[in-house]
Amino acid sequence: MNTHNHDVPREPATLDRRSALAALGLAGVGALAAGASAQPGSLPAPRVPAGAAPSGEFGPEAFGWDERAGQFTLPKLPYASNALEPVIDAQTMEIHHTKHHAAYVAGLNAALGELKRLREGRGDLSLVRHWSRELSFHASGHINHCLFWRLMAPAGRGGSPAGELATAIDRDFGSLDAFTAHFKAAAAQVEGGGWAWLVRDRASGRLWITQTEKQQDMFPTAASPVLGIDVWEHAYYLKYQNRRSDYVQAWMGLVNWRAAGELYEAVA
Ligand code: MN3
Repeated sequence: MNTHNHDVPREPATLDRRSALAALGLAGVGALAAGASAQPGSLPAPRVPAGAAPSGEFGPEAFGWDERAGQFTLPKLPYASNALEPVIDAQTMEIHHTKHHAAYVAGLNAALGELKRLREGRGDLSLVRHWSRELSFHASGHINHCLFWRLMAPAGRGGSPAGELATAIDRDFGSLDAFTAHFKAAAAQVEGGGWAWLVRDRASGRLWITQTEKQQDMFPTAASPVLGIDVWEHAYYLKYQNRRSDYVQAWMGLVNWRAAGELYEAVA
């Protein structure tokens, strides 16, 4: 069911899968953030009939938007915290999800709240730059992690590239092996905390591999995320310490290619 039930507290979202993904694809996290601070219903129109059941990995629950509260909430992990062992240990997953991801959600809600106060004349407009930076960092941190959890699956359960995405990988990188080598190098070489991303550039329709520093810096404006790996030390340090390349190598065995294919096709 796609309609939200007001009798159920903590119903996470009213976005259906298509509109949630369209928000990501058309305007990045800004569209979700605008929905949070402005009028509900300002998001792009769903491309599926209203009431159609969401399917796939990225239903409304994936992004934690609570329409009634007008805030984001921390989405549940789509699997148990030990489901990705031995590649990612349960303690790392729990800290990453309940501490780090939760902090991005809190920071995002705080930034949206402060910017609303400024618009209402109840704050210091000279702080717009500060709160805009907070919004960008925490909104990106939140969405990045929402995607990250669902772009992983227990080892052996994530399938392999298929359909349109597999065709595009061959077209744009030459082969899956060439893509993988490039992606792993990008992940290993992020300077400081950040991410490597497989993205679909909406101007050309082509796949690119990019790096982001922190949660958002260097992310190309017209890019839509397809696959991303978190290479902040908090993602791997308990098990891998300084051996980021070992983490990246092992992580490739967790990729949920069905979820990546869903993201790719959502921005066609
Ligand atoms: Mn992280």
